[in-house]
Amino acid sequence: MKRETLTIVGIGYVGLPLACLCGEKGYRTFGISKDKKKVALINQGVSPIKGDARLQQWVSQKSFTAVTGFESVKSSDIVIICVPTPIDEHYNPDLEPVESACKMIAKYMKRGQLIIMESTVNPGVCEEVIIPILEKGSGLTAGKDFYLAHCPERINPGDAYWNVRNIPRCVGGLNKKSLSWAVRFYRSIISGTIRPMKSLKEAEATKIIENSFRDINIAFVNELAKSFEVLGIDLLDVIEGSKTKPFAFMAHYPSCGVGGHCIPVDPYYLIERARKSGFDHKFLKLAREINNSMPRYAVDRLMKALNEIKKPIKGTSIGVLGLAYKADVDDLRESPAVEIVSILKEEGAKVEIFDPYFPKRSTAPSLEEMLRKVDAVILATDHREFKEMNLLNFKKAQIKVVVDGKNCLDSITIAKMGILYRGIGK
Ligand code: SAJ
Repeated sequence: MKRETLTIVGIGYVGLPLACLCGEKGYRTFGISKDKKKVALINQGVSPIKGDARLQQWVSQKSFTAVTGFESVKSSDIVIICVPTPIDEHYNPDLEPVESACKMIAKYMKRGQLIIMESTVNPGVCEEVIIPILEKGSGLTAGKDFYLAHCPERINPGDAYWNVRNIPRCVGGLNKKSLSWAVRFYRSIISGTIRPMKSLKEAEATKIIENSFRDINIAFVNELAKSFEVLGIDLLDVIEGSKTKPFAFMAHYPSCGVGGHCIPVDPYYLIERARKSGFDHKFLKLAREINNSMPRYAVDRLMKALNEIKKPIKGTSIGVLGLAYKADVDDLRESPAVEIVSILKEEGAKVEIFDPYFPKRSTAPSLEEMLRKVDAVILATDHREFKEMNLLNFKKAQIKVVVDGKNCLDSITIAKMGILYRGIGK
């Protein structure tokens, strides 16, 4: 069957690997970004997302055409929306990127197209927000003149195995034709299972609960980290013990906070949507509160340790190791490390930063150089460089306190050097 032509709106962490894959599978593929520099880079075969060698390899194939305008929508059979769905400063879902993408698509839409939403949205957005914008802007009728499906994106930045080509997906459709076309499309590009859902709403809810599940389980161990501190119990050891149970237990780990574009964001979508229908998600909100409290908890651990050696945090030089929200990615979205930096500054500390993925935001060219400038450190991101560092560097730099926000350093070796070590839960 002749491969369709398709346009992907948004070529970031989600849209870029998808566009490469669709091109490789024989679809005439266009990828839209408003960033001219990014479009030029991609068309030269260079990935704008640093630190991901596999993605760079895919982009180097030049299997699709990056563009800045929406004209390609006119000649496309399928249009896939992969724009960000962030939250605003009040933790409310910000659908503006989705709405403006739909308004632009509507201008160029034609009869018989399949529109697929991959961006994470709360249940109801496809029918209550997206369809009205597409119908108003195009004069077409959803389900009759064009088809709509939702296939929530699933990506795990930095994951060596799971990627857009093999991660199973769930697909919901506005009607039978929407669903069957979307399922056929995803089965043509992805080796993982493609599960048809009952409707758009179930597909929207699937993604939200996957990540809310992760957020509440992380909040559970983060609360345990605080209670086990006063009980004098090593939580990490307890988790390793619980992990020996071969069923009905799934380990999560305490840390200085929960960042990224998914886990700390998606629960707010459900909280807000349910609130509008009169239901108060107390549990989800409490989990968010606990996880949002962890950057402050990490700084409190540092302040207590400095007090033990009669050093006030005010005026003390503190090094923050890592800015990224998780190991070995160059992504700052909702990063706890950024929150830790601002709390340290509020407390009057002199803050130094080193993150190998953010040289421009680092205040020293290397880890060693940064250590020489500080009296204490907070590790906020478990980058490989930090996990593999020579711990003697702490001693050489006369570091007094190490707060290990990701529990990834050898606490015994550090303590043996006469340095105060504090983990999160250990
Ligand atoms: N974190 C903890 N404790 C844990 C696990 C994570 O504190 O036990 C923190 C991380 O340090 C990070 C944040 O939570 O700051 C998110 O971690 P993550 O591993 O969930 O990383 P993400 O945001 O890349 O999540 C992605 C998810 N992506 C999407 O939903 C689009 C999702 O695929 C998975 O939940 C997750 O990867 C995964 O499985 O690793």
